[in-house]
Amino acid sequence: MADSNVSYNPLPDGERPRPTRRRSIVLVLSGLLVVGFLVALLSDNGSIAPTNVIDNDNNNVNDNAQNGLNDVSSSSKDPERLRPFTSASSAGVSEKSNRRFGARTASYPWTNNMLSWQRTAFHFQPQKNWMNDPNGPVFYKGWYHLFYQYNPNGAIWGDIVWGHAVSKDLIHWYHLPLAMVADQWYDIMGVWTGSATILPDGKLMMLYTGSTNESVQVQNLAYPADPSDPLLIKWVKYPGNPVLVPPPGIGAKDFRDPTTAWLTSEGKWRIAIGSRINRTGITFVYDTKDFINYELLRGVLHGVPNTGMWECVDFYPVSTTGEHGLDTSHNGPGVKHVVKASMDDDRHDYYAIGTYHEKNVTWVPDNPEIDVGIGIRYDYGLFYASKTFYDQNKKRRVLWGWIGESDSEIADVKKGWASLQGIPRTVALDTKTGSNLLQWPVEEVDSLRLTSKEFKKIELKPGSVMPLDVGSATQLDIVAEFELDKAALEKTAESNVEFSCSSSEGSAERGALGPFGLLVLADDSLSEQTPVYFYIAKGKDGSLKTYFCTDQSRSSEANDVNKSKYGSFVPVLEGEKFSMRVLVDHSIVEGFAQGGRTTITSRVYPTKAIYGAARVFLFNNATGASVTSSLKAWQMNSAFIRPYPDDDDERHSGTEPTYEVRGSKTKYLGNLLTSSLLFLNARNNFL
Ligand code: DQQ
Repeated sequence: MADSNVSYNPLPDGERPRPTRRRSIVLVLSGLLVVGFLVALLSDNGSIAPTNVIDNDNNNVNDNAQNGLNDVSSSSKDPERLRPFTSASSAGVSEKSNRRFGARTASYPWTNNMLSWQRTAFHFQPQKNWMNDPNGPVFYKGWYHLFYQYNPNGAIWGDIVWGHAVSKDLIHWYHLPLAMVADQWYDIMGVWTGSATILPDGKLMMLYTGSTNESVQVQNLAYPADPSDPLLIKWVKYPGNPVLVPPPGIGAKDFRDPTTAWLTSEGKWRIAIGSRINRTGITFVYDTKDFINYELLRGVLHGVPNTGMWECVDFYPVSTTGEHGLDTSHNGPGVKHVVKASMDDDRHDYYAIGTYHEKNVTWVPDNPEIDVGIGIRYDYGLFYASKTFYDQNKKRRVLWGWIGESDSEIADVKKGWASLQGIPRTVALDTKTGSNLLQWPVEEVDSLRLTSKEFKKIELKPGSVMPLDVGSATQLDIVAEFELDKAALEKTAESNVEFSCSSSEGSAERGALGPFGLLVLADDSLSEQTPVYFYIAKGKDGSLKTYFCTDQSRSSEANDVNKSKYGSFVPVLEGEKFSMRVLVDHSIVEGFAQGGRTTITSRVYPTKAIYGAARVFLFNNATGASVTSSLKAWQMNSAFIRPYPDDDDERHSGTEPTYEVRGSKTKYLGNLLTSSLLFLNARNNFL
């Protein structure tokens, strides 16, 4: 929690709009500051020179956007909502990033059986329709809350409001009524992304972006109608909204996504908001005492030329001494700060580690060559508009990320839903390297593990593929280690130093020391397979560089899905084995290499390797080295993600939600046998 000695001005009950005079003064002062700052920034533009992107596998699917009507199939439940595609950046929003397979691509004849299989079993999804960014995640009075960008009217982006769900463990969820709908002039075109701040006395403030009746992006304040309600069902929008409008000189559609607030040493709250000036992505910073009146601070927290609009900025401290999380207001010795921004241009989330100078209101990256937007990403697959929160319950920082679809919109409309939230991850500084974060599935995921199969020291000769009998293979948690034959490592001369996962031939590109890894969601004949693997390049000086990749090129026989290859460099330290954890949950595959130094999330849509036909294999496609692998694979139970019970008894039964299996009600914390049966059946309840 933040320092409780610091005072703040609580919101008066029944707040009336704040005096316009004060507001005008703030606006005028803000304007003067901005003008000064713009002059400074523009004259300085370019001083932070963009440098080479490090293994930035930018599969900029927006490049393939087609301008045409969104020709959803006749099965659309809401045909009047068909609309022309618009550019995501001009809309300032999150339309489906992959329009490659829009109206003009002949659609694969997906059957209902195939589409039903794609729905996940232990990832958060609404019951139907479109979802995008996670919003305002928070732990409040014993419940984890997840709000999210949601279209109640269809499986494509539009009509955005805030969906809401609660959980006791970040895995099993109850859907609640919409938290906020678009019912005011200042958010009528959309209740967009925002963040929660818990005040020292436990009060909750929610700041969010509204798209006004004139499509201007403004910031609004909301708070719980009944702070004693742990479910936070009803929200009040502050009557004086908006509390912030775009500063002069800033585009009406370039000002969005307020962060969680953090305390300054003077006891003020500080927030950052993403924007851009020409092609320079920036974060404005404001101080406030009461979340109603704001002072725009001179300069920016940070900016990087040629990165375009910064969406969903996140700013938080990490400990340099341990993996525990820190409250957003924590500062002082033993702390580094992370800036994350979601690049509207390429739709990837980039972060950098650096030092926050509270007095100067700036943040400086440790290594300007891997600055925000030009260096490291949270994830090298699909992962966008992410947001962290400090979980005071378990003293950790948890990261949520929106995982979009990479199939066609026609298929999304047919299946009636689009997008997932990735498995929530703990995020902490990698104190061994000091140069990257570690992201790892929250420990509660392990509670879904059912039976496991273990394989020890399996030797894989160059060019070999070995089936693994892990049982059913569509809901799995796999932990695998690999060791390369030492003699081969030493005798191999220089090998593929210029390797890049995305421009390589994928798992078919054979080098002396790789690729080797797992094939998941594969069918027996391997006509469909999704390899998740390591590839090692050896430099002239004998140094090794390891890459972690996922190859979607043969993930499906369908023609209307994304088949990019994803991945990046992963640090492997002296004495470490190559290690990966892979979560498979129907159409999502999440890979974590070396304890979470590099991660890759992919959405895959097999046509044959589904249900009982899905298999897992080990493979080694290196030409010059044998690989020894040991691994453990767990079957994963389904999570219970369902509407909050109407039933009063259940509502008050606390932590033991019930679920329905073929009409009968059972406690979910039942015995393993029950769980296993459920595993086979429960997910069907959602289809
Ligand atoms: N999604 C929201 C915006 C945000 C974008 C709109 C990022 O607030 O910038 O749905 O995906």
